[in-house]
Amino acid sequence: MHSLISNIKQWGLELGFQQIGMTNTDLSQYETRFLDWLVKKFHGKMDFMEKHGVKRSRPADLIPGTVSIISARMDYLPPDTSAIEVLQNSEKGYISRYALGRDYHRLMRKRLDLLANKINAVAGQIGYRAFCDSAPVLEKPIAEKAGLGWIGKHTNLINSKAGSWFFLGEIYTDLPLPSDNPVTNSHCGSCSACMDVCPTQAIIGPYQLDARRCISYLTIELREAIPVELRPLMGNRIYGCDDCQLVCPWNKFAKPTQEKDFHPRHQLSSPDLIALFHWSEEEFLRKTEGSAIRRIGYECWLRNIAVALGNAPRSEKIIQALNSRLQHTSALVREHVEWALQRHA
Ligand code: B12
Ligand code: SF4
Ligand code: SF4
Repeated sequence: MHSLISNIKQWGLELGFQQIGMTNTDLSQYETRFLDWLVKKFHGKMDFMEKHGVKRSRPADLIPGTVSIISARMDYLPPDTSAIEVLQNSEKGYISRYALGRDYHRLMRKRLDLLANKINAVAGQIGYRAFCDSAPVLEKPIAEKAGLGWIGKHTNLINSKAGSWFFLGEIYTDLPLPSDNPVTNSHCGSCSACMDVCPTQAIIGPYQLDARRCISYLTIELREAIPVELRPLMGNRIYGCDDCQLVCPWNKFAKPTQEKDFHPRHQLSSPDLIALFHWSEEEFLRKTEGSAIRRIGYECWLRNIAVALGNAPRSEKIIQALNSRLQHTSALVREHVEWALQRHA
C-alpha cells in the first residue's frame, strides 16, 4: 500500500498535476454549511446546486461503493497576462485568467482517467469515477480534507506554497486508501483584502459568498438580465472575475502554468471591447471553440460587453458601437444596450 500511494502521487505529477492528496468520504463537517448556504438562497439561479441535495456532501450516495477520494490540483495561471493593466484600461474587456485557454473540464477529466488507469494496472480492477466541476461534488472541502490547502475568506482553496490559481479534480473510488493529513487551520489571519476589494461586496462575511452578487455568477451563470444596481460595479469584467485572488497575498507564491492548453488564445488576455462587441455569432463560435467562454452563448456575451461599454468613459466610438446593436433580435441584448446608452446620455 505504501508504494502504491507514492506511485499514485508520482504518476499524478507526471500527468501534469501539481499535487495529489487522498481522503475518506466523511464530509459531515461541511454539510451543514452547504445546506445553510442553500437555505439563504446564495446560489441564486444555479438550480444544479440544490438539485442533488445531500448527494453533494455524501460521496457514497452519489457513487455507491465509494470509500476513498483522490483530490488533484492543476495550476492554470498563464505567464504575463497583465491582469491589473487590463482591469485599469476601460477600452479593454477583462476575462478571468482561468478561461483564456482551452476549456479545463475535459483536459482535467482525461488526465484523471489516465491516473485511474495506471492505478487499475497495479491494483486490479478498481471501481472509479473522475470529476472536475462536472458533478455534484464538494470539491473544495474534499481538497481541504486531502491536505491540498485551506478554504480562504474569499471561499477559494489556497495552498501555502502555490496560491489559489488552480483547478481541482477528483477520483471517487472503491479502493480503500489511507487519508492524508487535512489542512485544519485557515492561514488568512487578520487579512481581509479580498473582502475589501470585491467590487460588488459579494463576500458578505469571512468564508461566505453570496453568489448572487459575484461577478463570476453574473457574467457566467446568470442567463437573464443582470440586476441594474450591480451593473455599474462590474467595470470592464466581461467573463468571470479575479479581483479577490489578484489581491490575495498568498498568490505571490503562485507559479505560471506549464500547460500549453491554458495559455491565451485569440489575444483574449487583453481584448478591445469594441472589437469584441462587433463579433458576429459565427465569429464568436469560431474564436471560442474549445473554450469555456462558449458555454455562456452569444447573447450573454453581448449582454456582458454592453455593460462594460456602459461603464467605460463616453466616446463617439462607444456610442456608435452600442447604437449598432440597438435593433438586435434579442430583447436581453437590447435592454442592456439601452441601459448602456442611458449611462452615456
Ligand atoms: C457554484 C460554483 C461557483 C459559484 C459560487 C462560488 C462559491 N464560493 O460557492 C460562482 C459562479 C460564484 C463561482 C465563481 C468562481 N469559481 Co466556482 N465553482 C462552483 C462549484 C460548481 C461549486 C462550489 C460550491 O460547492 N459552493 C457551495 C458553497 C456552500 O461553498 P463555499 O462558498 O465554498 O462555502 C464553503 C466554505 O466557504 C465554508 N464556510 C462557509 N461559511 C463558513 C463560515 C466559517 C466560519 C468557516 C470557517 C467556513 C465557512 O463552508 C462551505 C461549505 O464547504 C465548484 C465546483 C465544485 N463542484 O465544487 C466551482 C469552483 C469552486 N470554482 C472555481 C473557480 C476557479 C471559480 C472562480 C475563481 C472563477 C472566476 N475567476 O470567475 C470564481 C471564484 C469566486 C469566489 N470568490 O468563490 C474552482 C475553485 C478552485 C480553487 N482554487 O478553489 C472550482 C473548485 C472549480 C474547479 N473544479 O476547479 N463558482
Ligand atoms: S470573483 Fe470578483 S465579484 Fe466574485 S467574490 Fe471575488 S472579487 Fe467579488
Ligand atoms: S486575501 Fe487575505 S483574507 Fe482573502 S483569502 Fe487571501 S489571505 Fe485570506
